[in-house]
Amino acid sequence: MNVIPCWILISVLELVSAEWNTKDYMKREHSLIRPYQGSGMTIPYWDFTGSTMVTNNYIRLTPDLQSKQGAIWNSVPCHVRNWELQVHFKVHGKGKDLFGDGFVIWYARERMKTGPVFGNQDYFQGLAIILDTYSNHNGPHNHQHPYISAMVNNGSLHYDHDRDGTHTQIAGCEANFRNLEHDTHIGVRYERDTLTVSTDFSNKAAWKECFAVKDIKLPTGYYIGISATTGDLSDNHDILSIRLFELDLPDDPRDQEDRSNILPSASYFDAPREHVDDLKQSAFSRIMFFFLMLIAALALIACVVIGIMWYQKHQENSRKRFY
Ligand SMILES: *[C@@H]1O[C@H](CO)[C@@H](O)[C@H](O)[C@H]1NC(C)=O
Ligand SMILES: [Ca+2]
Repeated sequence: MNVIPCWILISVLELVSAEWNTKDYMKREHSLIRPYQGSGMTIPYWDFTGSTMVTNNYIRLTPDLQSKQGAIWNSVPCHVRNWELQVHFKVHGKGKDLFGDGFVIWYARERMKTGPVFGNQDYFQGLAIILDTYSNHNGPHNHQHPYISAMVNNGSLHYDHDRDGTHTQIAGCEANFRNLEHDTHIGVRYERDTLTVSTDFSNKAAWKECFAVKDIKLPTGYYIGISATTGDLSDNHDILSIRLFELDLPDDPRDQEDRSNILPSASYFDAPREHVDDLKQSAFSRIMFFFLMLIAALALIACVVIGIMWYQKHQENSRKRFY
């Protein structure tokens, strides 16, 4: 009962802020909103593959069953230079402790290619915002799952599932978005080469920043898509809406630059996340450091004590000499 008025409020606020502050506006040809269906079984501007199923209220990329993969892809290349993508989604399932694998929001050169990266091809070109619900790494990370991360690829990088993409991520944050009663939204903003990912998972109708990274170069003319997979573990991965807003930045000189033929690049990479071995290593060096400091402190105290004793003895000797 609460959910619908709240969402209407968000939409109204979005509209109002969009009209007040800038000339940002929603691009219908890159958005997916209800009612989804056009004539027959097709959705205008969108194609789907795999296990994807369209209902009146959501688009289910995978059901809560093992070994499924599904995707939805925009059929119109996106030539917008500065944009914000808002995705309303729901990840839910029977699993209480075991569930997976997650889904990815893509801005990619190629569309409708199936493969091992959450249902899409590996060695992709473009941007991936990965909402990973299952930790594949043997042994704990120094963070929790679900985990949201970004990867930028020029086609040369492999997404390493066994390490949850740790070595190729540019940034990430922990965030629980699964099996929640209220609505869950993620916002991906690409403005003046800064990528900002924000979430609204706490039913407060406000964005919370997950991460922001500067100097991300993305070409124009790529496709927006979302793909999801299940493996031994499963979940329903549902998309309720996708909205792409063009950001109006009239004084940005980069707007004139031709970005249609560049390769995606990121100047910054996250340090690989520490695993258990690394933690042991650093714990060991911390203990060594502590002992060295302790020995140094004891040596200092010993010097002072010896010094005082020597001084007192010296004083006594000199007194004896005078009297
Ligand atoms: C592609 O990306 C990799 C890894 O970031 C980099 O080493 C390589 O130089 C890039 N290739 C081109 C052609 O930019
Ligand atoms: Ca994973």
